[in-house]
Parts: sequence; structure tokens; C-alpha cells
Amino acid sequence: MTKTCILIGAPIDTGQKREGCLMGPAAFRVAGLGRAIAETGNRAEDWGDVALPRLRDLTCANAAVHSLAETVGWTEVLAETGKRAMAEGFPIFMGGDHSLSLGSVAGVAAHARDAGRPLFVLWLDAHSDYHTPLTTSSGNLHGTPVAYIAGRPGFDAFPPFPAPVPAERICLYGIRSVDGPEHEGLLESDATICDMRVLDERGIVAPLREFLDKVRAENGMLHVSLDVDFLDPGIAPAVGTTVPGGITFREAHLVMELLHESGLVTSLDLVELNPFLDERGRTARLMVDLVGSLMGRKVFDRPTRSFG
Ligand code: 6HN
Ligand code: MN
Ligand code: MN
Ligand code: MN
Repeated sequence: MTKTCILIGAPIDTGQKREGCLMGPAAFRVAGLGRAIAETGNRAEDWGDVALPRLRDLTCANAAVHSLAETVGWTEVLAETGKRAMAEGFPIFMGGDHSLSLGSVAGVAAHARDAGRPLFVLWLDAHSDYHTPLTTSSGNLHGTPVAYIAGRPGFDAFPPFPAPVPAERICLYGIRSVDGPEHEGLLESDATICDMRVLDERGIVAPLREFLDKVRAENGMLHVSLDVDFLDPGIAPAVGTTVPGGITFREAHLVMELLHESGLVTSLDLVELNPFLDERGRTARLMVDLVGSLMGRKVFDRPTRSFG
């Protein structure tokens, strides 16, 4: 089925402290994201970049938290834009750091609620991003979106999350860096944790298929959030929070191909690309190629699925 991909630029870098992520949307365009989608026979429509609304005075009990007003502003505008885009096609949110997902998933969740369908979230990341504004010690709000999506308390400055996603509909896949407070919270939750230990032992395919089977069984919508640091730093250096031991080039493409074959994905975040740290655009190009695989590009097009 032909999809209309709606490209939404979100030049956000206030969810962390290193400058550069705000160039992400431009880098995705230069690397040919629109063309890569068109080559798969799908349509790409670029809505341009969202702009930060006027800031309000907001405070947080945790003094480490910085750029709260900006992050809340981005959340509001992305939630609104994301909900509108869901009604028209398949939104692809081009970040920007991962605080983008506070807003993108809020918009997607509002749409799913109105459509009467359960939303599932697949988090492809080295990190669990399960801090709340009250537990983070870095104060970087890009480490919080999963907690917001799951409805954890501590987000008083933010708009209430439209329809919190029960933890059993969230899969953290590829994680290998989890802070103490995140770990405690996750142990009490029913989130599916496919950390690197699980993927090393079981391989990348079976755990992913299990999660996709759950989505299918409930006729769910599936939001995929792809953080550049999901990938091994050796193939994707353009990110501020590299963690060794990441997903390889071939594993990453296979994940995308399985997601394509599932036909379940309804929205996508591309986050944490810092073009200032890139090597001649290779990380941006890899991310674009991965979207190509997600949208159905194949090396060899088999008439039927031949791998069970
Ligand atoms: N990301 N857990 C660390 C922190 O600062 O809270 C790292 C967060 C990384 C955020 O992956 O988008
Ligand atoms: Mn992340
Ligand atoms: Mn990360
Ligand atoms: Mn932390």
C-alpha cells in the first residue's frame, strides 16, 4: 500500500547540552530522505520545520533540569502538528534531540485514542529514556520521553499526556545504558526490555517478532522512535551520547525490513543526529538508508516472505 510520508522538521537541541542537533532536519533533507522515500514508491510531503512558540515561565523542583520552558514549548507544537499529520499520512519527525518524542508521541497518542486503537511504542535506543524531570541528574530532558509516554508522575509543567501508553505496550530495544532511577522504575513496570544482553543471547529477530505479534493481535498502531545511538558508534558517529556495543549495519537494516514486512508501523521519529559530529554525512546517509528499508526498499524482491 502506498504511504504518504509527512516530513516534520523539529530543530530541537534544548533536551541536552551539546549544540548541533538543531541542524538535524537540514541534514536529513540534504542526505535525501524525501528521495529515498520516493524511490520505494511511496510519497513524501515536507511540511517544513515547526517553530518554537512563545515561552512561558515554568519551574521544576529539580534544579538540575534546564531549558524546561523550551522543551514544553516544543512538546506543545509537536503534539498539535503530529496529531494533524496522523490524520493525513505517516508522519516522520526529523530531530532534533530525543526530547522531540515528548511531543511527537503525544500527538500520535491523541490520534490513536480518537481512532479507538491501542498505541504501541518501539524504542530503538542505547538508553531507556525513562527518567522523569524529578529523577534526572543530568537535567537533560531528552532522557525522559518514555516516562512521559507511560504516564509516570513528575511532568507537572507539561501538558497532561493525552492517553498514556500502558508499559506492556512499550518495547525498549537495544538498550545498554540505564541509570539507577530508570532501572528501579523499569523493574516495577511491565515494559518489554530487549536490552543488549537479550539481543546477544537470542538474536535480534525473535524478540522483535514477539513484540510485533502483540501489536498485530490487538490491531494496534505502532510508533517507532529511532535514536542514532541505537547504532554502534563505529557506523554512526554523529551523536552526542555514543555507547559502545550497538547494533550493526546489517542488524539495523534487518530490523527495518522486519518492521516493513509487518505493515504495522504508523509513525516514526529520527532523533539525536548531530551533523556537527558527523564524518562527511555518513551517519545522516545511514539513517536515510534505514528509512528506505523501513519503507520497503529491498536488495532482492521476493514475491513472498521466505523466512518464516
Ligand atoms: N537519549 N540517561 C542519561 C541522562 O542524561 O539521563 C542519557 C540520556 C540519553 C538520552 O538517549 O536520548
Ligand atoms: Mn534516546
Ligand atoms: Mn540514546
Ligand atoms: Mn541520567
